[in-house]
Amino acid sequence: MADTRTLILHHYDASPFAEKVRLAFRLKNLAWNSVEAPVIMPKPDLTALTGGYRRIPVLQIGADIYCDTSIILRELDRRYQIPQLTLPGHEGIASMIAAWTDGKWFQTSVGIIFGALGDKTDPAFIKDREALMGRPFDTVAMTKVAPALRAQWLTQLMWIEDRLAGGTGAGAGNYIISTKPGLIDVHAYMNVWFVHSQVPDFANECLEQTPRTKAWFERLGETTGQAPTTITGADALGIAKQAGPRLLVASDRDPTGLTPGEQVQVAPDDYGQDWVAGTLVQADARAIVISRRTDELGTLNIHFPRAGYIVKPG
Ligand SMILES: N[C@@H](CCC(=O)N[C@@H](CS)C(=O)NCC(=O)O)C(=O)O
Repeated sequence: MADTRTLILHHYDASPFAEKVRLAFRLKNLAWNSVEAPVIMPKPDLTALTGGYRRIPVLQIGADIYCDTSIILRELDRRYQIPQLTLPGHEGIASMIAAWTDGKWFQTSVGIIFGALGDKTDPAFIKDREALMGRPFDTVAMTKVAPALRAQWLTQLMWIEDRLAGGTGAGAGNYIISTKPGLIDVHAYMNVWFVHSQVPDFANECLEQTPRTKAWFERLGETTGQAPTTITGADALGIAKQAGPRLLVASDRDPTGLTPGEQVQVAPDDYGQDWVAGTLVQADARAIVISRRTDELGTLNIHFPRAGYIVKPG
């Protein structure tokens, strides 16, 4: 069994958000354990750790559970500083870029992928995602708008092409903002990887029109890193049970006035509002950490980014 300090990623192969973290693992050459989570609910091992958060990926380090790629990537850079993916001189820009890659560009990618799959999409998947989003997951409508979305997708790919063309000096143009790969590359890679993995003909057609982006995509894809060790969800729960959460200083800098020790609930603010209840450990403008105790797993700390999450007392 893996020791309690190893990185455990709860994910599934097809997840583009999980691919960001897998790419970061490769770029940092980190050793990691892989737990394959189900694509649809129920996800009992995952939700036992998260207290109800069901989205993918989730990073577990012992009894610390990190929900959402933005806090996962931040934590990886904090714990494993070489190579640093937050590029010096460009701090803050990656989060601004992620608001686009994870928002508008991702929605364009989803429409193209499910528009291409159309009525071949698994009905159980559609039902699950409709329950998650609280609205219809209409693959017929997506098929109708797919041509317009494909045009939009190419336009967004060209923003990367323009950026790669804009650099000067040795090695400029290898990566989006530097001669080295950073978080901006990780965010931007996600949609190219997602569409390329699901609708390769279309992605390749676009990449032929954006040669610098094609070379960048291939360069990032060639990063090998370490192969993960596969463990089961039960193994991961066993590790959580043996471990204790990392000690944190209780902070009272919450912008809404919540104080450590208070009972709170946290949920994503876009869709899939599964509230996770716990005791507030830390909350500030960057993160929210809550603690949960169960007889099965003992005490776990669950970490969320602040951006994109709502916290309420209760
Ligand atoms: N803001 C989240 C988004 C994660 C997300 O939406 N992931 C997708 C999979 S790529 C998901 O969880 N879908 C629903 C599911 O798998 O249950 C993050 O950055 O981690």
